[in-house]
Amino acid sequence: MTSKIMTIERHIIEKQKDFPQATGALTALLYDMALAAKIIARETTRAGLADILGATDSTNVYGERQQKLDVFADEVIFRMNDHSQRFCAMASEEHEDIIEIPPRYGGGKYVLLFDPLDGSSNIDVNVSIGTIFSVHRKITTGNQGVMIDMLQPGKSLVAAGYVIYGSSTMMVYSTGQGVDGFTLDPSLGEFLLSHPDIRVPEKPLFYSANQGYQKYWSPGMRRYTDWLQGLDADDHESLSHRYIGSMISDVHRNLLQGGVYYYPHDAHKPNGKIRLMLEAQALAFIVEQAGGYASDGIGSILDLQPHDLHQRVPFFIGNRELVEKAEQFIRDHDQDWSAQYGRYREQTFADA
Ligand code: FDP
Repeated sequence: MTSKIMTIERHIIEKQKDFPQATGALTALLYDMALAAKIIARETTRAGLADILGATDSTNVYGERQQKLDVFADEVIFRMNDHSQRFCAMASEEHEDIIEIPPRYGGGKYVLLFDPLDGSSNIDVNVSIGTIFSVHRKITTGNQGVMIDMLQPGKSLVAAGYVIYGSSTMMVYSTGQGVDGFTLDPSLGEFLLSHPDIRVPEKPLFYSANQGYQKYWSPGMRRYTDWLQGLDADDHESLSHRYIGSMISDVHRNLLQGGVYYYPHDAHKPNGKIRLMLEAQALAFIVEQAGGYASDGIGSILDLQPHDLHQRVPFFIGNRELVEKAEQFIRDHDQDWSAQYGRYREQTFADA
């Protein structure tokens, strides 16, 4: 064994040394997220036992938890962070509005946004799911955080990460100096650095989209998919198709092996499905830090000024040239949709 063993705690502290002016607040919150991830991982790996254990348990607590694993994850993340005095507000996919911090713990300089369990419809069938989180700096001056502190473009993020609960549990994060991945050693209860300085491979292998919806797709999206399959006039190789239907898993695979994930606009969802603030911004930040790109089909996700906490977007993420190709097909073939979506895109918080 030659390589040194780096725990996530040590790694976070070593990275902080590059910033002598840092207060340590960001360092500590990343460590808290890693702890929340371990607690959630412990429950997700037991999810399949819920029926067996629930039947023998008079309180049926396991059965309840399995159905409500996303609520459980939501509570763990909130409780891990509500009293840390690092946050002035939080937002979660499970809550319509901002989650306030109890006033005695308020005054923190960051806001935390998270999707506690992305892809949770897959829990019952033992498919990988994940947690997504991102951190913006508070920009208003009051003690409590308000909506304006949340609705910042992704380019203002100070940190973002995700945890994937799969064949092993991994946490991947970036504070704007590249992307590192850590794998949980369950016997030690520690995340160990397993994927330092992740870069999107130059040669992409996969495209990932729910082609079951193709009949609802726009002309641009159908032609784009043909192009990915090598069915167009250009003579180029086709990509393999892989779609898990759990975005973190699809994006994670494409981050490590190269490719594009897209959940485009369609006839039923003209503004897409993926949530800008709670899913897309964080993943876009990470993938761009790894040399890739993310777009809503018109322009960079990170440049998009949000107007609503639960705003949805068409989402294209992965190797830059593949995402830019989607933008090109939209420019060339989806002008009507672009005009309509453009109005939604330009809305302001006051309009919404
Ligand atoms: P889910 O609804 O299960 O939470 O972001 C939502 C998401 O999953 C993504 O993780 C996933 O890629 C997508 O929706 C799946 O949607 P479809 O079932 O419509 O393909």
